[in-house]
Amino acid sequence: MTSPSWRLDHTAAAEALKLLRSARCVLMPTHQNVDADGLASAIAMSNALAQLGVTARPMVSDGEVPHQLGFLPGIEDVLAYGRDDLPAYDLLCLVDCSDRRRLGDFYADDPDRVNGDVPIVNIDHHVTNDMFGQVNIVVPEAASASEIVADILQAWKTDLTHDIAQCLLAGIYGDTLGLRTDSTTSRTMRTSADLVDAGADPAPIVDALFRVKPRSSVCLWERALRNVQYTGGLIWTELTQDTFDRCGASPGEAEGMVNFLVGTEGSGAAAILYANDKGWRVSLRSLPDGVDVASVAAEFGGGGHPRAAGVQIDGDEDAKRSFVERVGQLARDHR
Ligand SMILES: [Mn+2]
Repeated sequence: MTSPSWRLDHTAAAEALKLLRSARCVLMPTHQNVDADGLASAIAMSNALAQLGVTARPMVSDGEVPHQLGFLPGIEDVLAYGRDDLPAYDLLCLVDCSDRRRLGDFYADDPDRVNGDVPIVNIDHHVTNDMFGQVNIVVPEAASASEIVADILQAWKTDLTHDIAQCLLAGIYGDTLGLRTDSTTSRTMRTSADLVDAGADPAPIVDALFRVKPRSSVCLWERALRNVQYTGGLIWTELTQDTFDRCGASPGEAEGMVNFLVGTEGSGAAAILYANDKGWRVSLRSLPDGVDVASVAAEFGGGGHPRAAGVQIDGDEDAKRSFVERVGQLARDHR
């Protein structure tokens, strides 16, 4: 447990609101492979902005609204890039996105969309955030973007409705695995308690995020665990598109697996390697006091948090082997 060391920058929160209020339509694209924090924080913020007369549209940037997040109130109004027409937006508000290149197909199809011609409000908790916004509210000490949004909405004096509280608690639970991660502070818990007081219900969040799963997920886990490997201090496995196809699984279904692997005795870090066109997308975890996986990821052009990070490894089996050996060595030497 770390100390509750951050305070919201109220000047920046007021500047953000001024910019948002000047917009006709705010588009809120999420980071790729969106998770509960990324989507729920955007929905909560758009609901609060509606109270202030501001139109803001959350949008999943790479086409699919994750089935697992179907329980979020307001999910039916979320746009999906590639499925829905883009609204005529004149402001972008990015929440939980450390880097504009993480905006999935929305970025890949036209990088100029985020070149600054359309102003950007940047609200995030990743230590690797590169401060790309006209207004930046970046708090690396926060365990989730949803916690920051909770404080911002308080500063804006909007109503904390049941729906907003439920979204924000879902975002916090998602990023803290139900208040269990090293990043969880007493402040995280106080914010969570305030959200419960405002009507949020943890039970359906825990079920949706941590219990309910399709059979295809069990199939994926079975295949991934069968192929687990140990390299130095790293435990890792690989999933190919073929495995996803054979199991009938969708991308994102294996996301929780790395959190299971990371507790394995004798290994200081865990990784799942997802094969893709260019090489592998890697999800990395380490235990408290373990190796800083954000800095490991950064060596290879990725980023994230000290205990949870991601990186894309381009290339062939050799590139994969050197990556795995490097992480394995760092994780072993750290002990
Ligand atoms: Mn987050």
